[in-house]
Amino acid sequence: MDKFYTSEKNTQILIALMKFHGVRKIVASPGATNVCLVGSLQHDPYFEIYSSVDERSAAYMACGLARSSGEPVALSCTGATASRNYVSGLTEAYYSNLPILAITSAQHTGRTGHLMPQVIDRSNPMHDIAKKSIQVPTIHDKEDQWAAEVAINDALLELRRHGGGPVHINLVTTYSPDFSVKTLPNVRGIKRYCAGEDFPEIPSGRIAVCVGAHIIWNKRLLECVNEFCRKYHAVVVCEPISNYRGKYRVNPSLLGNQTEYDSQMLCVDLMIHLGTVSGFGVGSLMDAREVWRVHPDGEVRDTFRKLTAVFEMSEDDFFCYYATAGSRGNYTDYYEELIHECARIYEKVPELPFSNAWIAQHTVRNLPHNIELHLGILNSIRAWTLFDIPPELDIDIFSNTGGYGIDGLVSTLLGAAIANPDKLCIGVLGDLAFFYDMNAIGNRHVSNNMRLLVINNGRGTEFRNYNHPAARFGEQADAFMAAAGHYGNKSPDLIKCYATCLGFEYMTADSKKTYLENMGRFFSGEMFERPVLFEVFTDSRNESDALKMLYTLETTAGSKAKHAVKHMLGEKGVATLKKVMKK
Ligand SMILES: Cc1ncc(C[n+]2csc(CCOP(=O)(O)OP(=O)(O)O)c2C)c(N)n1
Ligand SMILES: [Mg+2]
Repeated sequence: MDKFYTSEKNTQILIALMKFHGVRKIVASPGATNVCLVGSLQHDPYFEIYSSVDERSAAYMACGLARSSGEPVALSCTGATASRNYVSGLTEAYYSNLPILAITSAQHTGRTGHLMPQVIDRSNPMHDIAKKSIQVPTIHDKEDQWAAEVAINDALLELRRHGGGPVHINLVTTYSPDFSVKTLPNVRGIKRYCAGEDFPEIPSGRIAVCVGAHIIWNKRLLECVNEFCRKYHAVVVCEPISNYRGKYRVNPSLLGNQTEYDSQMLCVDLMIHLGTVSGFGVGSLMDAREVWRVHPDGEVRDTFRKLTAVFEMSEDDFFCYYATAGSRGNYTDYYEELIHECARIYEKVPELPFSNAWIAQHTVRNLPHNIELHLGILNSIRAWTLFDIPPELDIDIFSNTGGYGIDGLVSTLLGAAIANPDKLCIGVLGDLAFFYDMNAIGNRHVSNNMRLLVINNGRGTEFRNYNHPAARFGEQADAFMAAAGHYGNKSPDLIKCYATCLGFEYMTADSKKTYLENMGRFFSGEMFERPVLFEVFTDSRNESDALKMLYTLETTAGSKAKHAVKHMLGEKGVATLKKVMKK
C-alpha cells in the first residue's frame, strides 16, 4: 500500500509549518522513534532529504548545507543518545548564526527516568546549542493543537531571528503505523516583521487597534495612532488600564459581555494588538479574522488565538509607517456604528443593587481630574471597566494585571504615591486584597496623597458571583473558595481602628444613601492633611445580582431558546445532547 503522511497530528502540523516557513532541506539519521516524521517527509517532493548514520556528522553536514545555500536545514534523529551527538555541530551553528532545526524524536516525556530503553531527558539543552528549545507532545484536543501550532511557529521563526541560529524541537511520537493521511492540516502560519522590511497591506474591512494594559502614551504614539485611525477608519478598543485617551477610543466591555446577545459590531477583519495583560479581556470580546501584534519585544504572544503577524518594533514606528504608506481604509463608519451600539446597550442599565458596580456607575463621572487610579483584582477592575472612566478626566489608570495577584495592591499604590507626591493616588480594592497587604498603610512613607476605597463584602465575592464555576456550590463556596468570615467578618471597627491609629482619616458607608453622602469628600480633588480610607460595606448577593443585570441587558430570540433548553435539561442533559449531536 502507498504511504503518505503519518496519522500523528503533531508531526503533520510540524511538516505543514516547515513548508510555510521554507524549511526544505533535511539530514535524517536512522532509528525507530523518528519513523513517523521521516516516513512522512520522504514521500513529499517538497523536501530534499540526505542521510547520515552518525548524528555528529549529520549536524556538521547541516552546517555546511546552511552556510553554503543560505537556507535553514532540519535534522532528524531517534531516541537513545542520538541527540547528544548533535551538540558539537549545534555549538558551531550557535556561534556562527546558522539556522539549523534539530528535531529530536522522543517517547512520552513522562517515561523519562523510569529505566525505560532509549528514554533520556531532553528538557534542558545547553544554552549555547539552541536559541529556543520546545517540547511538542501528542495532540489530544483543540487546546493541544493550538499550543503545538503556536510553539512550532515560534520555534521556526527563531531560526532566522536576530541574525539566525539553531533551534530545538523535541517531538513526541506514539509510533503510529498509520501512514494513510493524504493531505496536511490547514495550519496558521505566523510571520515576523522588523523595521526596514517589506510590510503587508492593511486588509480591507473593519480595523480595530486593541490595547491591553499600557503605560502612559507619549505624544508621538498618540498622534500616530490617531492618524492611522483617521486613514483606516479604525477604532481603538480599550479598557481603563489601556490609558489611550484619544478620539477613536471605544470601551465595548458592557456590550461584549452580554451573554444573551452577540453583537455583529464586534466582528473585525484585523485587530492590531498592543500592550500587556488585559484586566478584563476587552480584546477577547472582539471576533477578529486575524490579529497582528506590535511590540518591541517581537515575541509570539497569541492571546486571541488568531495571530498571523508579529511586528518587532516600537508602536510609534509601526503606526507612523502605516499612517503614511498603503491605501486608505474602506469601512468608513465603523467608529460611529460601534459607539452607537455601545451607547444603546448602556442606555438599558437598570437601577442596580448597592454593589461595587453601582458604586463605579455613580462615581466614574465624579472622579477628580488628573489623579492616578489603581483598580483591585478582580471584582473592582471588572466593575470599573464596565462603567467607563471618562478620558477627558485625564486619569492614569493601573492594575496589577501582570501577575494578577491580590497580594500587593496597597503596596503598589504606595509606590505610585511616593513617585507622584503632588498627585492624588486612589486605590479601589476588595476586603481580601486590603487585608492581604494591610501592612503597607503602616509604612512610614505613606503620605496625604494616598486614598483607599475598600469594598468590604466579607469574602472574595468573585466566587459567589452567579456565573463563577464556584457558584454551583452556593453557600458552601463561602468556607474555602470565597474565604468568607475572616478578618473580623465585616467588623465595623477593625479597619477603622487600624487606619485611624495610623493617621488616616476614616469614612464609611453601607447603603446608596450613605455612599452618596460621603463620596464627595473622598473623591474631592483637594489634597487633605491626611490620607483617607473609605470603607464601604456591600453584600455579596447584591454584587452577584448587579453583575447578572449588567450581563443580560439584551436578549435575542435564539439565545432565549437556548437558555430555555438548558434550564429544562440541566448540565448533565446538555452534555448528553451535545454528545448525541456530535455523532
Ligand atoms: C495572591 C493571590 N491569591 C489568590 C488569588 C485568587 N483571587 C482572585 S480574586 C480573589 C478574591 C478577592 O477578594 P476581594 O479582594 O475581597 O475582592 P472582591 O472580589 O470581593 O471584590 C482571589 C482570592 C489571586 N488573584 N492572587
Ligand atoms: Mg471581597
